[in-house]
Amino acid sequence: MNKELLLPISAVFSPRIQEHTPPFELWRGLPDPHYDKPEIAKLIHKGLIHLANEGALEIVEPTQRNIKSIICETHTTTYVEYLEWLSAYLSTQPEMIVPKITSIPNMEVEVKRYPAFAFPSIFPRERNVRESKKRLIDLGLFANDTGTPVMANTYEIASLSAATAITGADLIISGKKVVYCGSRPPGHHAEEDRMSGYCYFNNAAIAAQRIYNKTKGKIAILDIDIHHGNGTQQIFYRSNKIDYYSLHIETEGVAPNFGGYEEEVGVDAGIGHNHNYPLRNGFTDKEYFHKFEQVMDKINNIRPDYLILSLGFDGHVNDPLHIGSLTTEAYVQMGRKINELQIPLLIAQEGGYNLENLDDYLVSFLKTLVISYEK
Ligand code: SP5
Ligand code: ZN
Repeated sequence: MNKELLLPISAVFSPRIQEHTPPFELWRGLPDPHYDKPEIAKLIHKGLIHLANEGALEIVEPTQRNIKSIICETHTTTYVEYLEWLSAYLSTQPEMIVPKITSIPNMEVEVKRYPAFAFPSIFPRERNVRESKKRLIDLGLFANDTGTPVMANTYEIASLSAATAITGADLIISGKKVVYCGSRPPGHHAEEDRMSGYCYFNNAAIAAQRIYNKTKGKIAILDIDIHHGNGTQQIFYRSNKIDYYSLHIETEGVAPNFGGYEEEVGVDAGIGHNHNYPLRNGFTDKEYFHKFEQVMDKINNIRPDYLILSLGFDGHVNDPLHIGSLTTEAYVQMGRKINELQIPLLIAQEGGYNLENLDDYLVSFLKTLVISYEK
C-alpha cells in the first residue's frame, strides 16, 4: 500500500511552544487574564499525538535554519531586531511584582511575581522609525495594543512558532498535500512591523510569502479565526499575488477593534485581492455558513495553487471569549468543504482558548482532511 495514503497529513510541532507564558494582558490599563495559556500548547500536542497513534498523521519537528532571514521577508528587519533586542534585554532584568487588582475595600493587596516583562506605554501617531532605537520606551512603535506582552523568551518562541510555519511551507513546496502547523503564539494580528492581539510574527503570512517566493504560484489565505486578521490584511494589502479572505465578528469592541469592513478591498495592485466578511454580533450558524459558502465559491473560482488556512477555534460556542456559537460539527463541515477544493493546504493555528476541549476540536477538524485522501 502507498505510504503517502496512510500518512496524508504532516503536522509540524515543537512541544517547546509551551514555554511561551504571557503573564497577563492590560485592558484599559489594568491587568486581565491572558487567554493564550501554555495549556493550549499541551492540548494541541495531545490532539496531534491522538491522530498520530491512529496513523492519520506524522509529527515533524520544525527546522531552525535561516529563520530570522525568512521572517524578514515578511516583517521589517527593524521590527524583528527590536523584538530580538527587547527579549535579550528582559533576560537581564529582575523579577517584577504586580499587585492583584481588587474592588474589595480594605482588602490586603495580594501580589504576584513574574519574570521580567514589558508592555508598550506610548503609541506615537506619526512614526519615523529609521532604525531600531533599542530602548524599552520604543516598544509602542512596534505594538498596536497592550494585549501582547514581551518576555525574555518571546523572540525565541515567536521565532519557533514562525519556524513551524516555515517548515510547513517547505513541506507543501516539496509536494505534501495537507500540512498542519502547530504555531503558537498565533500570528494573524501581527502586521509587518507591529505586534498585537497575542501575535508577534505572522506565521500564516510568513508561510504564504515563503511558498510564493519559491513557487511563484497563486495563493489564497482563508482566515476562519473569529477575529479579523488585521495583520495578514495589512501585509498583503498591496499584493495581487496573495489573496486574503476573512470571516470574522465585526470589530466593534472586539479585537482588533478597528477595521475588517467589506469596503477594505486592497490598494494599488492589490485592489480586489482583499475580501472581508464581517458577521454581526450574535450571528447564527446559518448566517455564518451563508458567508462561508460565498467565500468557498470565490476561492473555487480563482483556483489558487495553494491555500493557507488561518485556523482559529475561538468562534466555538464553548470558547471562553464567548464570541461565536459555532459547534464542533460546524468546524467539521468547514473542514469537509475545504477538503472538497482539493488544493494543497497549509494550516496555521491561530486562536482558540478552550482549556478542556481544544484537542477534540482539532482532532475532529483534521480528520475531515484525512478521510478523503485515504480513498
Ligand atoms: C489570535 C487571537 O485570537 N487573538 C485574540 C486576542 C483577543 N484579545 C482580547 C481578549 C479579551 C480582553 N479582555 C477584556 C475583558 C474585559 N473584562
Ligand atoms: Zn482569534
